[in-house]
Amino acid sequence: MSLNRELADCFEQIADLLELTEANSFRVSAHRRAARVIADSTEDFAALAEDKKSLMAIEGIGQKVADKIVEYVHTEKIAERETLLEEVPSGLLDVLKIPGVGPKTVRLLWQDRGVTCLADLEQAIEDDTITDLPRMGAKTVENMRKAIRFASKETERIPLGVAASIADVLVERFEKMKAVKRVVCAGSLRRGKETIGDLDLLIATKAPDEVSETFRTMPEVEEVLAAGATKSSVRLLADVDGRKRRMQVDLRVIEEASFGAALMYFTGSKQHNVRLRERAQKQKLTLNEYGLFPEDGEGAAPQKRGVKPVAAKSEEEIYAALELPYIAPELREDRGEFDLSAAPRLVEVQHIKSELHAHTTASDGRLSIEELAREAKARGFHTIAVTDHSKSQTIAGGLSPEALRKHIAAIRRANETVEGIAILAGSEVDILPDGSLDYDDDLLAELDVVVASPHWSLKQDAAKATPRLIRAIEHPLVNVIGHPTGRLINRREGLTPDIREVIAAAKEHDTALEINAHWMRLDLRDIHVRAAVEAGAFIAIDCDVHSASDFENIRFGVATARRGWLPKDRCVNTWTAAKLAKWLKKNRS
Ligand code: DGT
Ligand code: CA
Ligand code: CA
Ligand code: ZN
Repeated sequence: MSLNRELADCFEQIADLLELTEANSFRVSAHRRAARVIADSTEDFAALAEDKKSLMAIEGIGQKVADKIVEYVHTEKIAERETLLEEVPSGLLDVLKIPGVGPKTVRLLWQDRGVTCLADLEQAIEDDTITDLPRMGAKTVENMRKAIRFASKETERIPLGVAASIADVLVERFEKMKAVKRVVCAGSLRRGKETIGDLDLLIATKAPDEVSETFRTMPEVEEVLAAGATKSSVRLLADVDGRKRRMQVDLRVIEEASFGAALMYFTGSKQHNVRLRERAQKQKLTLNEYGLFPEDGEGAAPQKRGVKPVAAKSEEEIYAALELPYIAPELREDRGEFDLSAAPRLVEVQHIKSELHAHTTASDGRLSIEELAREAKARGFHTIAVTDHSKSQTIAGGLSPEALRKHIAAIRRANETVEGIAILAGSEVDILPDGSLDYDDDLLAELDVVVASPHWSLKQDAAKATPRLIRAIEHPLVNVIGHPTGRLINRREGLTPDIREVIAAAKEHDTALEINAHWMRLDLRDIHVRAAVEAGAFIAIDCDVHSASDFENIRFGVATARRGWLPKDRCVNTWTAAKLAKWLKKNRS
């Protein structure tokens, strides 16, 4: 459903353009909200546009926005956007993307200094023709210069797994410092988003200068972008699994007494924070990064006047004071979390007791059957499924039917020799472009578990991809659909089926949809998981193990599951061995 993405981008752009023309702020936020609602939705907006009423039934879509959606679906254009683009140079949209540069500044640069794109701005900085503008001190200009250079070098958001590796190193380093009381990486990383813009490190300490100095002089620091008393910002060049990666890290040093308030603020999301503050206001309270304070109408910041906060130390106590259940970070996206009456019992890493998607040396894995089983057992799992590739996957060492039969026998023998874990004979069988499977049914029937996955023909349009996936889902011997869309983050979009139809079929045929925990995949995506949860379908979270370290990726799969509000009992990997075995038997005799 890439139309949804196009639409969302369109509305986001209209909002930006409106801001640059100083349009009414309600108009700006209506378009921004529409962009977010569309991007977060699994509904097919092309289909919805057939009937304007069904569009307007969606929260966040008003009459005018609905008209524009219909217009776009029919003409691939929105007249308002075209008009705005005639008025505003489109290069300004890039200028607006520079961190710390808001619409007011961009407008000023444009109207007063004739800046219409990044190159103009670079030139203006070079010629020193903008420092006399309001709010444009030498320091701001210097930050802009650095940001432009960074933006043209590397604009891609960093995959969660890469950002998490960098964050782990930083957190561990600061935890060891004597002066440090607490250290947490907040922001999108804590919310488990699939890609990360920058890291937001929070450190509680009584020695802010020492901590900040240590931060700014770390060996990975390539450039110090900002150096304040409580706030520093650096760009790192870090080595992750042998590859150099650039990443911005913001540090805030804070006092332990207000750690919860800072953690809440810097965890975000921004939209979640906006809603929290609105809620506080309704209760005659003020919420900021220092705490939740009584609203006394004095104006000046309460923490500076020595006002005692109602709550500040922990997130739990702030949510409680706002009469909300504790909202897990992964839920903080303003996607309905404020309607929760109790904290949902979401799946956690420690609940995962089986792995249903693993490769051995028989195809493209690095571990033998026994080694794989011992690794799984060491992680407290009761079941491991051996699912090597099927015959069409020639580059990945896919097994011929004869080779698979021999492999099944070897798996059965290993199951006898390795104690304390059930080793299942399975296959990751290719879903061919027409939805048929890569082995005959009689061979599939000899297996304990079948994971069916699409690996090629991933540019098929939805009209082909939807029935392709559904045909595999309907197959009586298929238990799990592996990485259902085949997307690779930042690299390949993968299939864009009508995900609701796919989910409905999965529910009907008792087939689980996989969240592939590898950080390059995370497919199903969070919003797909949410739709699956709402429809009552089961989800598998699997590491697609090729080597022992792949088991560590489970946290990213679980984060994605939690972002999709997945309760523990709907994840098949949390079930007992007996319950799982019974479910896997499905239509096998
Ligand atoms: P990212 O870095 O693009 O992956 O996403 P975040 O969510 O980490 O965003 P970031 O790093 O810009 O800011 C971290 C958090 O700080 C954000 O989630 C909420 C909070 N925050 C930052 N700027 C604002 C703001 O202008 N208003 C509000 N309410 N909160 C903000
Ligand atoms: Ca961030
Ligand atoms: Ca940040
Ligand atoms: Zn695969």
